[in-house]
Amino acid sequence: MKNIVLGLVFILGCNTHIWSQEPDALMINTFNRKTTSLNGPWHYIVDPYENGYYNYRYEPFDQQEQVSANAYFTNTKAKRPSDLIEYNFDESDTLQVPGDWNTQKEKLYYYEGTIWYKKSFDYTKTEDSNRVFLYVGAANYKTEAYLNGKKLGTHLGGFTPFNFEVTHLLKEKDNFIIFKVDNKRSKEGVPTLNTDWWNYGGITRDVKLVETPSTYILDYFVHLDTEDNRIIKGEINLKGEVNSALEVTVEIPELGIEKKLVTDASGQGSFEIKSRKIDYWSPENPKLYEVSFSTNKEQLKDQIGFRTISTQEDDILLNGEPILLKGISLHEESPITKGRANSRADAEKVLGWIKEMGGNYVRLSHYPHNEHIVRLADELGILVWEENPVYWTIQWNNPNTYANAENQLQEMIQRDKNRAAVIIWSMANETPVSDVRTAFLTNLIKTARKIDPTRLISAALEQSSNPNNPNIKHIDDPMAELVDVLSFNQYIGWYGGTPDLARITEWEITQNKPVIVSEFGAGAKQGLHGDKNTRWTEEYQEYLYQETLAMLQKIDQLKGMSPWILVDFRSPRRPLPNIQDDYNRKGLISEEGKKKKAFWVLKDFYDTWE
Ligand code: GCB
Repeated sequence: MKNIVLGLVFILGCNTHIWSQEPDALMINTFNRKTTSLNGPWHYIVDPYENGYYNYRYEPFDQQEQVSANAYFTNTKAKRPSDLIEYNFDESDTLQVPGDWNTQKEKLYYYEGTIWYKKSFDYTKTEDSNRVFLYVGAANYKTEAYLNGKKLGTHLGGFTPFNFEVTHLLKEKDNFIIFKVDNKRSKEGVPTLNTDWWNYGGITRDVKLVETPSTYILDYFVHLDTEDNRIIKGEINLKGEVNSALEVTVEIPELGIEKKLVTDASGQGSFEIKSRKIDYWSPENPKLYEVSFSTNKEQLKDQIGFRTISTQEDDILLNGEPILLKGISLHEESPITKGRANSRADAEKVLGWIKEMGGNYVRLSHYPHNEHIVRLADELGILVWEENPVYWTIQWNNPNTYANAENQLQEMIQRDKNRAAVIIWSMANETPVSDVRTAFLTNLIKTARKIDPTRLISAALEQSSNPNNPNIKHIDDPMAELVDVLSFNQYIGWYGGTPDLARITEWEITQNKPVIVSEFGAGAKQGLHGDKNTRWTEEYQEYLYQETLAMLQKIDQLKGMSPWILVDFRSPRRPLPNIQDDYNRKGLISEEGKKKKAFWVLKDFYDTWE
């Protein structure tokens, strides 16, 4: 075996393995940049033993001085009849990108492991001096990226974007990108082994090439001053040849604003503009302004809304006025394709249902969703809670797990910090109280507040019972002190007792903060009818909503809710035949788009809640 491997050593040139492993600094707003889509069919090879990645001594090929032709990322083809090459991308089947693999091929429905993807393309830059980046909206969970046989790097995390500069590797003809995407769950991962959702694998979001000038706008953050809503503040970050002062012009034509600023030696600049005429963004008035940033080489536009969000005692204030968050939780599953959602059409459908329900708010659980839905929420005026996938019980003591969680948090905030719709960053969901966990989440909060001091921080916590009376509930968690909004999940009437229990339950919430009930719900199979005490019927779910809403209204600080959940979603924890069939049935709408009775209960409540 060894002789054969050596015989096929394929010398790709030195330094192939010394390439940086981390993605490059994440650029924002690829929606308005010069891009070329790489969506469409990609050839793939299923590789459960990671045979294309490790040699027979289980050493990674991409860390060898001389790279073997057996390494799939070399995309080697047999040239002579005597050559032994045991893979061939071009003769392998294809998967659509973006898209999870589970719902595209029956044989991959339960697959967790490595799949290799390959796409070939030609590319001519508009200007020779320009840079080109390979941008991936998301791939679940670990991605090793290669271009033309060279390693670009590795990205961890299934729900946030990453990019690599590829300027120096790109050719005009016959480029090939190869991604190794591995969705194996792991104990140290974020999320970890155990979740109540489907572990969809694959390149689940858009892939594109982004062309920029040699010095380019990496990133900016534009928002109102939290103290004075007549002041628009912003920071901008250039990359490239930034060692001399560079001029940037910020324009908001509709407000008659044109402001010049000069960046420092690291490419950073900031500005403050006073305007008395701002039309503030809100659910009733989702006003977006065109904001443009220009250097002598580039103009980048974005559509940005201006609003403030804050809390005062137990109120949530939007533009200084108290607001009730009439919401619902949502997983990123497509009501159209029934796999991972990733299109504007998917987003239009689910946000349309929320509007129909009388809602103004969505909890994007339990991980960052695609950028299409966040941008559409901005346009439609739907407030958004975004969540880091720190779910249930992760390795609180593991520094790598922390670094991973923090990185995913930073990528989420980086991508969406200019979206007015996003008002809450959630750190975690239902994490068990302990000192190490609280320290972990405290550090995440510090990071979030440092990058974005303008939004509210929360986390979906758990409730506990009074030791002397199990029907008296409260929130006993040190996290309650650290969040701006006190959020908790509760399942009285489903995981504990029956819905009538809500009548004798009392809430003693001592924290003087706004409360959002981040989850409650019951499973029902759409179309299954019976009496209100029979589980899985629409009537049981309807009854639970009636009782729960009556109970929650007695919480003085109640300022919002996001019941669990808008649409039934896939979960391997839900095998009950003929009822669940791999779906968590707590949706108010079935995966086929049919509304259950409880949908109308919530709508009636939202139509009159004030
Ligand atoms: C929860 C979790 C959510 C589950 C839900 C359920 O508390 O936060 O991810 O799907 O309960 O249906 O059990």
